[in-house]
Amino acid sequence: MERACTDCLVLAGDQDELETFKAEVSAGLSCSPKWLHSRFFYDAAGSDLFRSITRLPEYYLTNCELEILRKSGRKIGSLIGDKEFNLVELGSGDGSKVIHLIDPVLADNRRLTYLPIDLSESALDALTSFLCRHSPNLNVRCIVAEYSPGLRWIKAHLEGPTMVLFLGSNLGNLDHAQAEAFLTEVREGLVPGDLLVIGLDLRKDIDTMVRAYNDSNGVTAEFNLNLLRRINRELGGNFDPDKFRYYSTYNPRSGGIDSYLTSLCRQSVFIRDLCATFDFQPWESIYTEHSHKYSEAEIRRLANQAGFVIEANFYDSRKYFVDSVWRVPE
Ligand code: AVJ
Repeated sequence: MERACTDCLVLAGDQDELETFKAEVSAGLSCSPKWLHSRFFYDAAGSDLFRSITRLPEYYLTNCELEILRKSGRKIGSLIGDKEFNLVELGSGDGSKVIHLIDPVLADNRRLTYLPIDLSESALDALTSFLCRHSPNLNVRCIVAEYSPGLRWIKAHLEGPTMVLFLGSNLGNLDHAQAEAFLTEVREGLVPGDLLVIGLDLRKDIDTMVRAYNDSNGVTAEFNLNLLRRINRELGGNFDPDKFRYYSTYNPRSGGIDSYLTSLCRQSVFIRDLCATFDFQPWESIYTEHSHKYSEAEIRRLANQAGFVIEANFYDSRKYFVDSVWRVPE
């Protein structure tokens, strides 16, 4: 593959991904209530299903954020100043969002280096080959790593102002304590004056939120069931996905969508590589995901607790979603 404008850095992971998957599946299915972590949705099949979700009419999040970036990308890109800067993205995406930040900067003859950080080298390859065709003048340096070591590497090796992107309401899969710890880590990887642009899904009409996770084509159900298929593929499990039903609901107490896979009957599942059998009662559930929906007050609290100040908020026309720009104070 031609990657003239790119180089790629692979940072050794903290842990082997298959070992982590094994340990988490074993722990989660041994618990009561059972759970599986949503970070494991994204194998190759799951990433394809997620891309389909982003194109569903019910899944408003992606289109809202695209509307914001199309309308306000130039303004957001100007908040970092007019000097050359580093644009770091946590999670690689497919480039369709970030070009609305990159294009206006290049059009104004400003220079930037784009550094996507992602665990998936193949996702980064696809992204960088798209960007090299789309913007041949752009410097791209992809970093294959977990977010934390990626951010530490950037702090240790790069000069100049830095803008970090964390889009798509990906923070929403973390609980409050995890989110605070994660955001603090991001802030520690930056210096005063640097910016974090964070995309967050806002609280809104409950039916609208619920529909986004209950699409009429059943893609979101498949996305969840793929977790069971992945256990079958990678760990030698014998889950029958037809014997589980996807269920998701808005929880007004926690303020987010909770998703589950519910066993339709009494059954036992054997997972070869764990040498273990897991019993399910009829209607027993596996908790698969929390997708948090934010209030404005909660966003202010999160920013302040992590040591940022809010510089600006950019909304779509319906105020369903926000790209909030946070600055590291002097
Ligand atoms: C990628 C975590 C933001 O929670 O909305 C989409 C994943 N789950 N449909 C979300 C997801 C079900 C998504 N995030």
